[in-house]
Amino acid sequence: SAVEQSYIMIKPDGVQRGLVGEIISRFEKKGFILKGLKLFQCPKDLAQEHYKDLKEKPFFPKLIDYITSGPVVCMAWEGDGVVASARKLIGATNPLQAEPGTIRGDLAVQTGRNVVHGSDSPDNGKREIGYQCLPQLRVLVLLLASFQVAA
Ligand code: YYY
Ligand code: MG
Repeated sequence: SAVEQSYIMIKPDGVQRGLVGEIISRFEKKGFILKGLKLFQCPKDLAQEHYKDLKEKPFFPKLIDYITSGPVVCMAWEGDGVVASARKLIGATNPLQAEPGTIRGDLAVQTGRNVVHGSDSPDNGKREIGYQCLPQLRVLVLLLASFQVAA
């Protein structure tokens, strides 16, 4: 399979429970390449955009409240077939159904507190990683605008 990138996000419960190192370690040991990482307080509008495919679901408002309830760790991981492989490392959405040995299978019990996100397709990997460049772009645009005003 082709070299691709997956957006992996450690959710607020994963950060609060001190699981950042453990989760990163699993992707490192597997052999994927860490291309970007930041601690980030996700604003509501960005959380809604990230999960826009789920906006009609009954759990959507709770999901957005949860994702914006504290800092998350945003990462871009790269490698052959990383998108599908990361989904296997993460395990099923409901941690009670996730196999032992997977991140959710080993570290979580609630669907609404399942510690980590992984992109479900290479296109969504690009889309989700792309959002993380927008704040910097906004700063650049404001900076350029302020130079224009000064000139
Ligand atoms: O990709 P994945 O995270 O495994 O599941 P999705 O179906 O994309 O749902 C995203 C997110 O929404 C899930 O990780 C937890 C939450 N959620 C929920 O709270 N209740 C559900 N019945 C389904 C999903
Ligand atoms: Mg998903």
